[in-house]
Amino acid sequence: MSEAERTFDAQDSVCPFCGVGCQLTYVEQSGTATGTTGPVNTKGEICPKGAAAFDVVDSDDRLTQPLVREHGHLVTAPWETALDRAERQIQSVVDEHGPNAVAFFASSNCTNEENYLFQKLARTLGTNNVDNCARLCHASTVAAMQSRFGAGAMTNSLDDLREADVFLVTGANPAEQHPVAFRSYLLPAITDGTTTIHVDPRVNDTTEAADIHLPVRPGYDIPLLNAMAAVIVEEDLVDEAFLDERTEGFDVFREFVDGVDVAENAAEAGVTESDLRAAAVAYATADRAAAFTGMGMSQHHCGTDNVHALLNLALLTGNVGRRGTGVNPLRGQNNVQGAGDVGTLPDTLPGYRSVADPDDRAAVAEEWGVEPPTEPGLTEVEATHAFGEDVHAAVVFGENPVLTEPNANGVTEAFQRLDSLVVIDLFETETAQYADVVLPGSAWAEKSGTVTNTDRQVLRMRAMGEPPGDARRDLEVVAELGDRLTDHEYPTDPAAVFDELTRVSPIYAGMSYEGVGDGGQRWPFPADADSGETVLHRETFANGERTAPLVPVEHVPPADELDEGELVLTTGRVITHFNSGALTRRSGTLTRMDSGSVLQINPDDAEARGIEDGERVRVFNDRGEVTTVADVTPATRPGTVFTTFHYDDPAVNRLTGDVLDPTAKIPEYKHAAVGVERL
Ligand SMILES: Nc1nc2c(c(=O)[nH]1)N[C@H]1C(S)=C(S)[C@@H](COP(=O)(O)OP(=O)(O)OC[C@H]3O[C@@H](n4cnc5c(=O)[nH]c(N)nc54)[C@H](O)[C@@H]3O)O[C@H]1N2
Ligand SMILES: Nc1nc2c(c(=O)[nH]1)N[C@H]1C(S)=C(S)[C@@H](COP(=O)(O)OP(=O)(O)OC[C@H]3O[C@@H](n4cnc5c(=O)[nH]c(N)nc54)[C@H](O)[C@@H]3O)O[C@H]1N2
Ligand code: SF4
Ligand SMILES: [Mo]
Repeated sequence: MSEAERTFDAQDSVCPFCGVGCQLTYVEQSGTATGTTGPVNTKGEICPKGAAAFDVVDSDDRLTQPLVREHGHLVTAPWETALDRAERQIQSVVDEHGPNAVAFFASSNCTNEENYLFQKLARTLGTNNVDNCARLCHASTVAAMQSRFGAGAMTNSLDDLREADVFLVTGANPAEQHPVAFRSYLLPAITDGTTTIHVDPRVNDTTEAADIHLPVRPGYDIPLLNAMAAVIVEEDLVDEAFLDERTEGFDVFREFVDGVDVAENAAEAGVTESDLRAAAVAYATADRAAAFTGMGMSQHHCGTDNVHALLNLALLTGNVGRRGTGVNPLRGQNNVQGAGDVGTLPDTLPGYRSVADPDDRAAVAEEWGVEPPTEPGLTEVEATHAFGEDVHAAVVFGENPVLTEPNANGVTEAFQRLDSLVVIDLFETETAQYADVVLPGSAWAEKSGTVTNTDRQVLRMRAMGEPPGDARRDLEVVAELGDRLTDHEYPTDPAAVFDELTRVSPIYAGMSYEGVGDGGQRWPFPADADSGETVLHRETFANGERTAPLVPVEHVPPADELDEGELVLTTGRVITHFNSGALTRRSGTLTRMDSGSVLQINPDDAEARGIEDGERVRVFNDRGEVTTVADVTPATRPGTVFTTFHYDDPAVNRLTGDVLDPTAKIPEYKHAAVGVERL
């Protein structure tokens, strides 16, 4: 496919990458994207990934025909053949083992309508085994916030957060991962004097803008946050009125923090006591303090507890329910918030109704004509672990778990144990290598629908062109699979699907496809920004309770214990690449800006191993090994090395462990014990 064959109409759509949700369009002269004035990027700002978003659409690697496996090899096939094969294989697994032997991996990169139909397909087939990669991402944040506040989403809007006097940014690097939110909302406030505390084992672009840096040891956020709580209580900086009116359990919590030794916890967390105290005092004495939380907090086998410890700080100091405050998870992909909202989760139906609640199931059954199953399904990593045992078929829609799930060597073995794998993607990805059927879908600029951004705004995507070759719109592909596998209605018009969604999901009730197209609609809907209604938990928490509990949280040591000479590997992202790199590695513009895979290693650790900057290194543990290039830098704390998971080689998840958080089932991507040596 050469570029000359593709034409696009300039239409306002939403960037396919991060959860900020910048609006952009096509520029014919340059063949690239440009920002337009959108609900979030109100001055039309975009970052380098947004600007390169057409590189993906136009990539020569795009799948243009379905593929089926013949004699061990994927070969092109007509749609009828591929769909027949997919239908026959999944049906035979259902016939033999029942519907719970099929797992559905939904896509946070795809629209609300596509995801809504996808979970409807799973549930009308008879299984709640449907999940999206929020599981790998903010599942723990959502679990903690849902249980204490009644809503697992940003408490505030990006807009009102500009009013904060203090930002506490923990386990997140928004300067690189949410660049437009950072530059257009956080940075102007910081320039105007908002004090910024950054809790991160590394110095990165966010740290450069911060006043206080707490270089926490990976996995030791609970001792750090508990010590901050102890300082706040000890120095009498709590908000008494808020504690009385809006919280419960302060007496027990006070006893708990009375037992916390601030100096000891600071040492355990690897930060200086004075900096920790300064951070606690700054946060607690601010009129408005806003916390941002990211993967450094959520991706631990104690991720839910990490977030609980952070929620305690907000409750102690009355930093909930007002503009410029709250606890704000910066969400991952352009529709990870929406994928959860519309029900691609194993325990909740659209709108976070519970699969276990008969009334909730009945409400959905009224629309679908069939009741969803009662038993919560398997989460994503649990499903992978069950491949070949309880799960025999999987449909992977817009995800690349072979590179992105933890313990990748185990994951590739698990995929080989499936009887049937159907992949819907744009590319022949690492995951597609294990597929029996690969169905070519549509890229962002070839689809219409809605996505929900990090601050709960439902935004409109508009198709600017047709998918290449025989590739089809994702909505049609999912609907076709649904038609073949179940007896239900799967509309293929996004407006009709959105309409159905507003009837099934209470949080989208009252919204309309046209209204969303006209500048976005935010849940709770309607919310009047001027009267502060875009801030959650103002008079009561979202669960209807007037109070939320303070919860003592005990430290949970990381799953991997360090052997003599081992370092802690933590993983994350850089501005130029996105997740498994399936999209960004195919962009010439972005790869030219990128320096390739490196391992950040502190000079002390490098010297002890005789490693010079730029030398190739082997990183290994008993799960696997990878090779990469040493970036010797004091930016990472001694004892901690850092790299990204954006490449197929090195496939860094060979090193990460798959012990899961007991509540949220999120893996510990942010702490693995590794050996590092010069090659
Ligand atoms: N450029 C770019 N943007 C993206 C993405 C991308 O791949 N590239 N992905 C999107 C997605 S899916 C997501 S979920 C978001 C994620 O956005 P972030 O949450 O910002 O992502 P990470 O880089 O994984 O982790 C953030 C920081 O956590 C730090 N950290 C590591 N271990 C710990 C720890 O134990 N404690 C603390 N406090 N910090 C720790 C890391 O050093 C890192 O700087 O970004 C989205 N935006
Ligand atoms: N070591 C380590 N591993 C991690 C993390 C970490 O911090 N460290 N972070 C985790 C997190 S937060 C996340 S969210 C996951 C991400 O995990 P994944 O979701 O598996 O990663 P992506 O690279 O975003 O994969 C998206 C896939 O969808 C395809 N795709 C994109 N757009 C479309 C579309 O419109 N239609 C269709 N049909 N396909 C599409 C792409 O080609 C790609 O194959 O990774 C997790 N893995
Ligand atoms: S900040 Fe996020 S949504 Fe905006 S252009 Fe960059 S990647 Fe896209
Ligand atoms: Mo994510």
